[in-house]
Amino acid sequence: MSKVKNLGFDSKCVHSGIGEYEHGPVVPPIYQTSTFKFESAQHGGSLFKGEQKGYIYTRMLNPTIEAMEDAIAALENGHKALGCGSGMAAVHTVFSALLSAGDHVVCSEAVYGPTVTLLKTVFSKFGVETTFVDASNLDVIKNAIKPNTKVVYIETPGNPTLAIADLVETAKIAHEGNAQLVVDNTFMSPALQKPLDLGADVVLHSLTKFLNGHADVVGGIVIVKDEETYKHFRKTLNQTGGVIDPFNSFLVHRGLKTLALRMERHCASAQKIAEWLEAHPKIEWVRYPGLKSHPQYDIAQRQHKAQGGMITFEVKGGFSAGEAVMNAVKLSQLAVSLGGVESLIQHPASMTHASMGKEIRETAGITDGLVRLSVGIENVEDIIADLKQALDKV
Ligand code: LCS
Repeated sequence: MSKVKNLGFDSKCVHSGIGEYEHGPVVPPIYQTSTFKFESAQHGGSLFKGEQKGYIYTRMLNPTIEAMEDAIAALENGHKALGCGSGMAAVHTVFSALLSAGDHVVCSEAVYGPTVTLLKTVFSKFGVETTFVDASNLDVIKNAIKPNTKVVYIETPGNPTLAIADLVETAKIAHEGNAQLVVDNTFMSPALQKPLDLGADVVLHSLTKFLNGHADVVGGIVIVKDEETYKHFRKTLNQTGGVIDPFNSFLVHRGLKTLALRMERHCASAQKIAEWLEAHPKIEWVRYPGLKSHPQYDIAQRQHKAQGGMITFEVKGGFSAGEAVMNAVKLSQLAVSLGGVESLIQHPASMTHASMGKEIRETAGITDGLVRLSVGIENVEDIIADLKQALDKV
């Protein structure tokens, strides 16, 4: 960790989680080992009892993983973080740690499809009930809370509709109902939004997206506010086993150094592209938090430092027109995932959100014609020219 206190966010991206290491490397070494030698049998026993700090086994903790976790905890203004094998492993870790049979979850319907499916098909088997709500409507959230509600779970902006929930007010509602507010901050990253500062209890990310930023890692992270929660979550993650590995942690830690810079470009380009699309005669509608037409534009201006790299839109002519655009783009690549340096385009109804089912998809506003664009850091003129030639073919 830097010796300089009170660093700005961009400096923290470069320096957080970096310690002092043998031989003086400026980046953390990759401890590519599954296990660590004890000095003696007594030493090993005492590490297991928690009487002293030290590494035991990589599923339990590893210095390369811990360095990346410390960096992200610092960026989110959290206490500590837990690296997971994927974003879904992070979601699963949080639910496993916080829920028991008989508990109830209020979950935003504007979330990544498999999060809905996890609650509907896995946690329901263990006696956890979920109510899916429009989390951009505070009254709807309030009315969904029951005496046994333990978790209010939101993504904001939500994948893929970009519906925005008011974090300060949602945290108040959750806390009045004795529930915890869990926020998936994947779409914004801590460069643009810090949910813990606004009242959330737990934050999680798919590291696969903006935090790593280079489309070469699958990972997840959970950030918590206090030591007691950290210990409970660490025990849960150790038992359920969905940890990240040292090499992927190293790559994520490397990606973090340019997070602030990358987000600036993602946001600046996405704003221009969203405005260009909105003015295009072949476009039915565009959703982007930086457009005045976004239903929660005012909350977005208050809650986000800038408006992110994700855009959704519908081409006039619905699904078949959208399909034609996806097949015609040459620079933007037709692939799921998001938040990398390269622009990606995909169709949520048949891809990322197919598993959640048509009914909830339609209530959440994920129409069959909705196309999602993850704006990369290429020259914005090139991304627009590519979309133009694709739209010309429709
Ligand atoms: N949370 C959000 C907001 C996501 O977008 C995703 C993945 C996850 C959690 C799960 O993370 P993973 O396990 O994939 O690391 N979203 C994807 C998407 O929109 N396209 O492909 C994956």
